Amino acid sequence: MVSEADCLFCRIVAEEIPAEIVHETGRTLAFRDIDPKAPTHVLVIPKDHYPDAAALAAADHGLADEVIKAAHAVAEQEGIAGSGYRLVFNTGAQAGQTVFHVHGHVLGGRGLSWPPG
Ligand code: DGP
Repeated sequence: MVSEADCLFCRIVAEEIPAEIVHETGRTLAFRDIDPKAPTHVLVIPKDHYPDAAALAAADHGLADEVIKAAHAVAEQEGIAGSGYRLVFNTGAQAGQTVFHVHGHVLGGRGLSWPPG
């Protein structure tokens, strides 16, 4: 397992910090966002540490695929796959990324406006 000691999401993977886990595979984990922005707001991560989506895609294409498949499985499980949901990877500080362990936000359960702020 590739992890960083002071990474918040690595600590969730290591069960050092509690989270409401909603989906898990061998290499991915999904848990509810602590500050939800929609009725469904789940974060999907690879268990291994990569700082952002670009680093993940460059290092391990198969794992990026698994994260996206896990995100869709979460949407199905949450009952929002049919109505529509948004999968967002904020990448870099200017895009609003605050936790530098790559994560996809699965958002849905209400109408979502576009463009984002
Ligand atoms: P981003 O801004 O894209 O880096 O999203 C980081 C998200 O992580 C943000 O929506 C809030 C969430 N978050 C921050 N700390 C925690 C935590 O300790 N637990 C959980 N479940 N979510 C967290």
